[in-house]
Amino acid sequence: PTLRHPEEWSRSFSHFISQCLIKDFEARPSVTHLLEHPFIKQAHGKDIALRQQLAALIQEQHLVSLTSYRHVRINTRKTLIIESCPDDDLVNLEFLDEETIISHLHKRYDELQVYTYVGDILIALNPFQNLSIYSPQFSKLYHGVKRADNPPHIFATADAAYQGMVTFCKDQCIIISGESGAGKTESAHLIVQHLTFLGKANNRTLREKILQVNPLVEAFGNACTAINDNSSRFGKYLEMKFTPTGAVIGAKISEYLLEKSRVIKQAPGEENFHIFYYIYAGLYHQDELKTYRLPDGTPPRFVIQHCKVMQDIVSRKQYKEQFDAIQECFRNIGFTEEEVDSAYKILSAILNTGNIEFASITSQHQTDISEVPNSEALENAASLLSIGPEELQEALTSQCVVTRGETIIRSNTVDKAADVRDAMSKALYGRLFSWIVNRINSLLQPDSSGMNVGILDIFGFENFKKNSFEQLCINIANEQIQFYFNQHIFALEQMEYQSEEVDASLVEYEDNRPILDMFLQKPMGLLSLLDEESRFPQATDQTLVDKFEDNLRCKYFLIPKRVELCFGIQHYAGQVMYNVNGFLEKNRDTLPADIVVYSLMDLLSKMVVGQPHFVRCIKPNDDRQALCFCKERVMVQLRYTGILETVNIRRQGYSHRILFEDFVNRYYYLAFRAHEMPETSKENAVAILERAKLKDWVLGKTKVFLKYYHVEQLNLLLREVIARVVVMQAYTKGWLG
Ligand code: AOV
Ligand code: MG
Repeated sequence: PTLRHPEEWSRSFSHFISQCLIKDFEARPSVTHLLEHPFIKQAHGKDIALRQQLAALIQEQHLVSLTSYRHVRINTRKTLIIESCPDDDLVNLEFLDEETIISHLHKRYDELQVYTYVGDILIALNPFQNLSIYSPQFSKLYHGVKRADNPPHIFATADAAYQGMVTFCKDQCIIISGESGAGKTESAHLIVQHLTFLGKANNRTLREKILQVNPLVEAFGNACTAINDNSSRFGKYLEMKFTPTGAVIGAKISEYLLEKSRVIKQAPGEENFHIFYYIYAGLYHQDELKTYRLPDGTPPRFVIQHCKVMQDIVSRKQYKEQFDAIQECFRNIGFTEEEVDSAYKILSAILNTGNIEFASITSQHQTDISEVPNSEALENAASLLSIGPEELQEALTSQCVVTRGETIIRSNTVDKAADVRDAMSKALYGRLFSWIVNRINSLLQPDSSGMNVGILDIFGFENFKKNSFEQLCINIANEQIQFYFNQHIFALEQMEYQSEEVDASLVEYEDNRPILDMFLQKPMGLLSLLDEESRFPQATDQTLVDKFEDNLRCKYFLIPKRVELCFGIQHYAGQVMYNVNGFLEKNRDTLPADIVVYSLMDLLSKMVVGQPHFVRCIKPNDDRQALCFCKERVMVQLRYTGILETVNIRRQGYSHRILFEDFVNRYYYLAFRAHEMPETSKENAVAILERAKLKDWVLGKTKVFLKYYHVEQLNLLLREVIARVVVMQAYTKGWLG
């Protein structure tokens, strides 16, 4: 007997196998069919010989156990492994010490199992190589099935958020954290990919548009750093909008703290934002450099640090390809030709502005007046911005001062004029970035309101050889995310247990609240002190450090006794030394640090309303090497992200707490007849739980406390019951003969 076409295979391998056996007792899937199964493909990639060996073996063994087949895999030493005991969830481990957890993750990583659960939290180890587990076939596999049916996967997390939204009519958010280069942005892309699959827009264009939001925004907001070639230099919260039945209808993106200083200067070995190189390569090939007045001799000052000669930029095939891809994104999302043209003009204006130089001239009345000796860059920039060159020169070389009701025009020194030039370039870029984000939002705005799944992907914790104001902002943002995680996992959990009088032994955890207080308290927190000092024109790096030292007396703040002006912070993720050089300037230039960090708090408080899902990205080594698991590095990350404590609390904890009323309303089909309308009482909730044969649940004063796997079981049962009811109704109505 022939088997059905692979397209028709049911969603999970075990299910598929059992289906085959039920259909025809003698039938075994043929080798050819097995070879095409995604799990087998995943295990062996392109190694056909190994795949055949495996498929043959499965046939020979007569499918030892139906459910254990997803544990057939080949490890890095090309040895065939057949496991019968699922080890996908750290919560199931017998011993819970660090050593066991690490060696467990290590073993899985060697077998290319980069995802592991801790209860409902997903740990994602960066594979640093392309895995073939993200195809549409895999999306199908992870659609609406029991989590335990498939190996852990980022799609399963996306699916859980989606199902949560549809089932409970509640907004969801997925919070991705991890240090720089750990894989947050890649994870965010995969989540969007799977959510667009689940949200099956009838409208194919909408799906494509949503998929292109990330690449477009990242061309402007990401850059190559010492740690990551595609490092996010801004925080991003992408909300995907759905109808109550789960069809995707739009998206909205919010951006936080773009690192604008990168436009004018990059640390050694780092690059400017990607887009500058892309437009050069793209427009060069289209002979458009002249139209956009892009200098074609020596690369502009803002990009020269990385690309010494023009050939460095234009010969990079990948820049050109990226340019084409970005053009495509602009077009698909719905930007007009004029809008794209304006964006390129502004980018070129910024590059030309960077090339404006100043020289000092001495007049009779005043010394230190600056002018622009070579006018080409000035004229280019002015023309691109549609203003007169004189106006631009005036704006850069002079300033209006109002004293005693009189307006006086004062000239800028050469240094001051250069500062204004740089500030203007940064501001222009910042505005352009915000404009693109706003435009995307208006183009993807849904017609009606609905529900959200939000995905938070920020810049990861950074600790370079030399750290500055930017790293401080980034690391404070990460402290906040960690605080939110702790709040959610530990603090809120404990509070709720107590108020519901449910017994749960308290779990100790590292609370980073004191560090956050040190930064955020008013008026004596570090940020307030920085803002205050920035307002004094006479302030210097030394006075700033002195001020910190006098006022911040806690164990998280330290001043090293060295020549360089530094201060150290004991962050949740380790100690970082910050060089204060430029702090005051940068803080004056951006919005006051205080305001910015509050906007992030706003975001977090908005997210608290939704049901959170956490993805903890882990970087297995610092050399971006595939299959290289550095125990020490992983250990550090597991420690500071609180994974060990998480394992504990997830094992003991009840991640779902549902009001009796909501619970009965949602699940009464499982114990009552459709027309019965049972009272939404505690007793009826218990009746449902017993009927569903669940174990280990607990009752609070107003809520049912469920473990993360209970909800999954309930939803599955509910779906089956509803399907039966629908069929029965169809019979009674005579639709089915
Ligand atoms: P990040 O977002 O966490 O860093 P990325 O998501 O940019 O890190 O990942 C860094 C690099 O790791 C990527 O460019 C890929 O080469 C690789 N990588 C990550 N995840 C995967 C995956 N699932 N499959 C294959 N390769 C992967 V930063 O934005 O720097 O904090 O500011
Ligand atoms: Mg990133």
